[in-house]
Amino acid sequence: MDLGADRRGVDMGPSAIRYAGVKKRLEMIGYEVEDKGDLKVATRESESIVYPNLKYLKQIVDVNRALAIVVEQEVNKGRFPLILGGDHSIAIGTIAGMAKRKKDLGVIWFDAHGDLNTAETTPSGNVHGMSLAVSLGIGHPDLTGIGGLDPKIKPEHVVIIGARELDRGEKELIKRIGLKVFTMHEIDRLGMPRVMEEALSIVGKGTDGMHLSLDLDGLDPHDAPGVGTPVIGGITYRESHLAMEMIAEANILSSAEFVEVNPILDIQNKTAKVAVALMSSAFGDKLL
Ligand code: B3U
Ligand code: MN
Ligand code: MN
Repeated sequence: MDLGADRRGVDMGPSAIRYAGVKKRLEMIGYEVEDKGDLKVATRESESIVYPNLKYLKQIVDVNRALAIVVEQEVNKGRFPLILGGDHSIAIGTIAGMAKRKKDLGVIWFDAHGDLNTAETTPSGNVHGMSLAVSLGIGHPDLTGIGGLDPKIKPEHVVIIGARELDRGEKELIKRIGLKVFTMHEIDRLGMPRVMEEALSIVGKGTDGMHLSLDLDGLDPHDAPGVGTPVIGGITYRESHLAMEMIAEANILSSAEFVEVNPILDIQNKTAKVAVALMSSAFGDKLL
């Protein structure tokens, strides 16, 4: 889906990630992989914007309702849901589905952005900039109500890693609810090993599972050029791999999504390949 963003193209992200060999790569490290195919998403050209501050609200609600159901079904079968995006608004459905089974879900939100806007604070009207707020129970009731439970997650179980472009309203919300954010400042200052140690201890405390929501724009545009909204000064390829390896070592991951891959802006599918490489590290692939 790309209805949650202004730039076209991230709807092709899942195809690019498949083309980069995600299934084979995960099978190589010993997993049985079933590709459930794509969810049905409305065509942008056939739809119109009703609320400029919540663009394509109804269409995004429909997709996320369907996503929440599939995620819950797969977890009930004992499977690990791996979601490919798509704009980051799909996190709403993923987390809604996971929250049905995990009462205290921890979340690592790897992103250049906070995705903590609401209809009142958004500078763009794009729902992909609201999905973390929605999961915390802050936002339009049609979004926060998806899957029944509201809120889905608690601020003390969430960390953001890689933030470097936060809107004023997002900064206020972070302070108000006491959200832990490891901005690029903390990553530069403490280094990724320490940041991940602290992050994992937060999301592992009092939680019964952990979701990784990885927006490829968390990486530096040099390493991940094919994203909807590139922001200079991001996390390197190496630091990202280390973060994924530390997540695998912690052995608490229960779901993951890799989002905002934009093949139109990419260079020879580089960003999709990076996504697949990071997935394999997060799933326990070792160098030796
Ligand atoms: N914070 C801005 C920009 C943005 C958020 N997420 C992405 N871009 N990818 C907004 O529109 O909410
Ligand atoms: Mn995002
Ligand atoms: Mn982002």
